[in-house]
Amino acid sequence: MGYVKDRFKEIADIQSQEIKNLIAQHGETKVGDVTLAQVYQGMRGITGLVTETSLLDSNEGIRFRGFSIPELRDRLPKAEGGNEPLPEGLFYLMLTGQVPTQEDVEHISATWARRSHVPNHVFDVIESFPVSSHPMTQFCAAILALQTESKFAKAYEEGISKKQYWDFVYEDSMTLIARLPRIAAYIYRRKYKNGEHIQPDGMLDWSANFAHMLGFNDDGFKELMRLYLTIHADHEGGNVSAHATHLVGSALSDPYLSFTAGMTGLAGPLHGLANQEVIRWIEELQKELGTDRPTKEQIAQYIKDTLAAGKVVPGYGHAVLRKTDPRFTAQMEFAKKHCPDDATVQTVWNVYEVAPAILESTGKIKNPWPNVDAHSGSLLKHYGLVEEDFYTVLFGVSRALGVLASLCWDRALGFPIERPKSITTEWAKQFVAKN
Ligand code: NMX
Ligand code: MLT
Repeated sequence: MGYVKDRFKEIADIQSQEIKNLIAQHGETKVGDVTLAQVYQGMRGITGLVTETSLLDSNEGIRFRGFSIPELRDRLPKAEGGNEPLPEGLFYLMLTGQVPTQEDVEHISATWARRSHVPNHVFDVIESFPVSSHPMTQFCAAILALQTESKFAKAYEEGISKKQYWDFVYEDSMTLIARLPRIAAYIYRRKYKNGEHIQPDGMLDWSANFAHMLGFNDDGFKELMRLYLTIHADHEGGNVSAHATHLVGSALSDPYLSFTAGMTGLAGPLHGLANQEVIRWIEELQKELGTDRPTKEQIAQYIKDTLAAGKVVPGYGHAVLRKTDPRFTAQMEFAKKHCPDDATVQTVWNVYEVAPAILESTGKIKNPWPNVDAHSGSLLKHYGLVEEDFYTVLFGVSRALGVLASLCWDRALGFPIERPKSITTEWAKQFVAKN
C-alpha cells in the first residue's frame, strides 16, 4: 500500500503549507456571521469545519473533490464487465484529490482483501448480543471490539511524535475499511440466515465480495452495491456521522473509536436510519391499502395522514439540500435500467411525484425534495435484500470511506481538538438586553 500512502503524504504536506499561508495572510477574514437563531437551531448554515473530501451545494448536491455523481459514474474505474464505479476509486480520489487509474484501484482492492481478516473476539462480541438486537447496535459494538487492533492507540501509548499521527491513523483506517464488509455480512447472516456464514472471496473487488458474503451472487446486485457504496460514502463534514467521527477523532481517539461515534449517529432515524424508515413507511402504506401499487391519490392521502399524526415523511427533506438529491437521481437511473416495473420502485417514483407539493404546502419544510434514503430500500428489496433494519449498516460500510479519508486528512493537517463555545439561555437574554 506504500505508494498510495506516500502520494497522500506528499499532497497533504503541500496542502498543509497552503493552509498555513492562508491563515497567516487571511486568518482574520470573516466567513460569516452567527445569529442567535442559528445557535439554537442546530447551527444550521454556520461555516465552522474544514472537510477536504467533498463539498455540498444546496442546489447541485454533492461533489467529491470537484466531481459530481454523474461525472464519477463516468470517470472512475469499473470492475471487468461492470458499468458502475468501484468505491475503491472514490476512496483514492477523496484521499489524494486525483482520479485513480485502473491499477491504483486494483491495488486498493487487493490491499483491502489482504487486510480483511477479522479477529475471533469481534465475532464473540457480536454473538454475545441477542439475535433480536438491531443490526446497527451489533455493528457499532463490533467496530468498538475491533479497537484492540488499533496501531494508532498502541503507538500513542508508546509515545510517538505529532508528526507521525497521520501514518498510524492511515494504517488503522485502511484496516478498518478492509474488515467492515466481513463484519456487516456476519451480522446479516447471523440475524437472518440462521448463522450460515459465507467465507470471503479474496479475488473479488470490495463491493462484490461484500455482496458475495451477504449471499447475493447476482451480477445486478454486485453492480448495485458498487453504486450504493460509492454514493453513500461522503456528504461533506457537517452531517452527523462525519461530524461525530471528526469530533471524536479530534480528541486523538483512534479511528475505531472515532468511527464508532459516527456510526452511533448514523443509527438515528433523522440520519442514516431513514433508509429503514422509508421502506417501512411504504410497506405500511401498501399493507393498509391492500395493494403493492397504491395510486397517487392514495399516496397523497397517506402523506397527509403522516403529517397530521405529527410524524416526518422519511426520505424527504434535508438540512442543506434544496433540490432533489443527485444520489436519489442516480438510484432512479439505475432502477430505470434494471428494474423499471418493480412495484416498490414504482411506488417510490409515485411518492416523488406527489410528496414535494404536499410538503411544500405546509410552509415550514425547507426542502420538500427526496434525499438519498428515499430510493435505496426499493432497490435492495428488488434484489431480495428485504430485511430493512439492515439497510443502515450498508450505509455505514460506505460512509467509512469518506469519514476515514477525512480523519487521515485531519491528522495530516494537524487539526486541533474541536471545542466550540456554548452559552446558556440566561447568557443569551443578558446579551440581547445589552445589544
Ligand atoms: N416530513 C415532515 N416534516 C418535516 C420533514 C419531513 N420529511 N422535513 C422537515 N420537516 C419539518 C421539521 O421536522 C421541522 O418541523 P418543526 O418546525 O415542527 O420542528 C420543519 O419541517 C423545519 O425543518 P427543516 O428546517 O426543513 O429541516 P431540518 O434541517 O431541521 O431537518 C431533516 C432535516 C433531514 C432531519 C428533516 O428534513 C427530516 O426529518 N426528514 C425526514 C427524515 C429523513 O429523511 N432523514 C434522512 C436525511 C438524509 N440522511 O441520510 O441523513
Ligand atoms: C448524509 O448523507 O450525511 C445526509 O444526507 C445528511 C446530511 O448531509 O446532513
